[in-house]
Amino acid sequence: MDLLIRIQKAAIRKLVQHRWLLYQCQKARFLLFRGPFRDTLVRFFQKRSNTRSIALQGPSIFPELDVEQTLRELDTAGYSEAFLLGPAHIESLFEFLSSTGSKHVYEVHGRCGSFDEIAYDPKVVAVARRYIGAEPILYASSLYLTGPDPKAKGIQAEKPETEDLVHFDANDFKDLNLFIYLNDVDQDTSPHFVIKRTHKEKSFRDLITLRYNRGEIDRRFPSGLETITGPAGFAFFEDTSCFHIQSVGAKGRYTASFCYTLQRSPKLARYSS
Ligand SMILES: O=C(O)CCC(=O)C(=O)O
Ligand SMILES: [Fe+2]
Repeated sequence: MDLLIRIQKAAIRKLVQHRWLLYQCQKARFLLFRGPFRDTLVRFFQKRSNTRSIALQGPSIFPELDVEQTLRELDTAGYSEAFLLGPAHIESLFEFLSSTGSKHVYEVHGRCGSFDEIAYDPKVVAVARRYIGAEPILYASSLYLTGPDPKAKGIQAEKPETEDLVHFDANDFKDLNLFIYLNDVDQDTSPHFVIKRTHKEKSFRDLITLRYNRGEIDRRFPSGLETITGPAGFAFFEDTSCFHIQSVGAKGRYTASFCYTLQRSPKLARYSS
């Protein structure tokens, strides 16, 4: 394994035992990945990228996915509706999930044929490749259940629960997520929330605050927070540099997620449960 990755992994193992220090390092990562030098560093890593081409599973199973339009929407909004996954795929993702006996499974790619068909679909990869500006790396993947919490007031709660805090992610200098709902998701089904068009710029305060509560965000982006609801199979791309919330509602939401990066190695993916 690459020496640099071994050093970073060892450092992460140490850091998780020291929460305060881990938090400071997280802030440093956010400053690096989302700070003022981001665009320059993106260009640098795009130019020197030598990621091996992804072995595609073709032809695309998503004829309705319009790559060009998706890219336009991602560029302006950081969000784009993608496609509707068919029932056979949904069923086989559920079968895989139940075979593990767990509600949260990480690093699903390479272990579930239906999952790989999506992750390596030519059109999905084309979107990731063009958005990232180089051959994408499938950095992380998961199948997970969010909620349910029968007591949850969800997004209406006066004091949001920690899961309701608004945040943005910094997986790499440039990265893209694909999320697929595996059950019908309405207002009460722990929906995802996003503030579109917030993927490009972050203030210094954003970079060191990392998480905001609803009140602050509502003041700053009145009417900005959009609820993402949709039927089982509903899929969307998101640059999770956008502010977003993984809300917890009265009903549970099953999701498949795929994260593509520019240069960050999957060996450094840290999955929290
Ligand atoms: O499931 C969600 O709503 C989003 C989860 C999330 O915040 C993330 O994967 O970055
Ligand atoms: Fe997130």
